[in-house]
Amino acid sequence: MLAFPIRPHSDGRPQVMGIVNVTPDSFSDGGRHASTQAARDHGLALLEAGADCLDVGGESTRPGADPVSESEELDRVAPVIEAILAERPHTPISIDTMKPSVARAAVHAGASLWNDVNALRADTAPETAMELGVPVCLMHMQGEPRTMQAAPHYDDVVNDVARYLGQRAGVLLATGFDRNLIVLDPGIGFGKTLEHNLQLMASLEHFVSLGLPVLFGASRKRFIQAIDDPAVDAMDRLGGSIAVALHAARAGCAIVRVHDVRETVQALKVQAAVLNAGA
Ligand code: 7PJ
Repeated sequence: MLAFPIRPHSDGRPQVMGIVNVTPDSFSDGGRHASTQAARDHGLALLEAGADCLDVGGESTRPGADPVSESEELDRVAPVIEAILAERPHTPISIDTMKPSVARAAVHAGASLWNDVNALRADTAPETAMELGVPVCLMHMQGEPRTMQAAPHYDDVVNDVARYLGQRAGVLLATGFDRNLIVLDPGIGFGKTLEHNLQLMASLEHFVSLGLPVLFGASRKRFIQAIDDPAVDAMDRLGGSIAVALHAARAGCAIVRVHDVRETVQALKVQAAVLNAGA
């Protein structure tokens, strides 16, 4: 089993995780094979662009998205993981899934981190993580993807999210899971208003101070549109995505999960060079 990088680079830069969504186009003549091929090619391009690792997901967790069946999700992700590893054998690949069975099959296909936006709340998920022995990312989400943006509410968003992550880590540790393999994520955009997202982003150092590596995922998310202009769609959010990736790096986050790998890596390298020159 290959080690997945869950600590920042030695110059302080976070690891850059490139996003690979496997969403088959049922109208494509090529069907399953075409979507596998497209996702594989995209993953290889992200590695070429400088990604340190890849996050492969077969179920959309965007606000309002419908759930996908277990077999459908598995049929999407496993061939992509295998195809990427066939070309680039040592690539650290995470599997973005809420389902223990999908995580297990993905790890058997070569994935080496379980990224769970549901923080192992599914039945048997903590036991499965223990069995697999790979690092896990526990993300905070209020509610479930289909309805989470309806009316998010917190007493104190930073404390509530930190307490939740501490509780989920505690459940995992109680199974005997290795503390050194746990990554935390405040879950930007998952059951949060703009104000909640901003408060969490302003408090990333607090999450880092909890002592476990922090993964930050805000690439192309809607809060950028809410701040900038209602007309900016997902493809027009590069500036905002880079701004918050740089902010997360300065706060000490270990991993940033992004779509625009080349641009983000360049920005992070330049920021690290300047900060290290001044240090
Ligand atoms: C995240 C994720 C995130 C982690 C997605 C999107 C939605 N996993 N999976 N953190 N977001 N750990 O990319 O817009 O923020 S899917």
